[in-house]
Amino acid sequence: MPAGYHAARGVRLDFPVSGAEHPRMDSNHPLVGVIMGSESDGETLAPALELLAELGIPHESRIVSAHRTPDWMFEYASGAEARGLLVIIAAAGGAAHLPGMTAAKTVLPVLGVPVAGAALGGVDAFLSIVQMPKGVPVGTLAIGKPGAANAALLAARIVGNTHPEVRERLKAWTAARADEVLRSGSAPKGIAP
Ligand code: RP5
Repeated sequence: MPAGYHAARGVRLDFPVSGAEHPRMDSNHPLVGVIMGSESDGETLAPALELLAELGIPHESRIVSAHRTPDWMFEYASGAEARGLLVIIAAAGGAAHLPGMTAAKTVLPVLGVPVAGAALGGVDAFLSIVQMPKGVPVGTLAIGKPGAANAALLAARIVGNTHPEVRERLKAWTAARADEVLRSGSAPKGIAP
């Protein structure tokens, strides 16, 4: 595997490879990889990156295009497990081959986020990502920002299986969301007495 190729993209290769049941929890050792087909997908992915940061989960984000940089996509996906990633969030719009092709090159869980494009509103990407053939699973989330946020929360649940501190932060985050609803009152504003 050409180390320089990764280094040129800011992906570290110089830490222990596989076998690590509990990869170290520091920001130099990402546990979640967030990849997207284009820089234009960044706005959609922002909620995912914010949540991963809020939950204190080491992560990385990269532009990886199934169509424009297929060799880089194969390298990223096939090297992800050895670099200590536990989950990959893959987002793309249009033909949206990135999540499925990534899942074809790794056995890590891949969470697919359909990005809404101008022509078909993301239904195209959603149908592409959700229709994986038997044997190559991609966990498909909702279209757009809600799907991106849920991908991060699902990634946190997966990471929480082996990192109790992440699970505890996720419990606290979830409890805080419940408190927000309860504090806001039970009647919808403006339409109920
Ligand atoms: C997809 O094509 C990308 O994931 C993006 O959602 C869409 C448009 O990409 P750009 O033309 O904005 O680079 O591959």
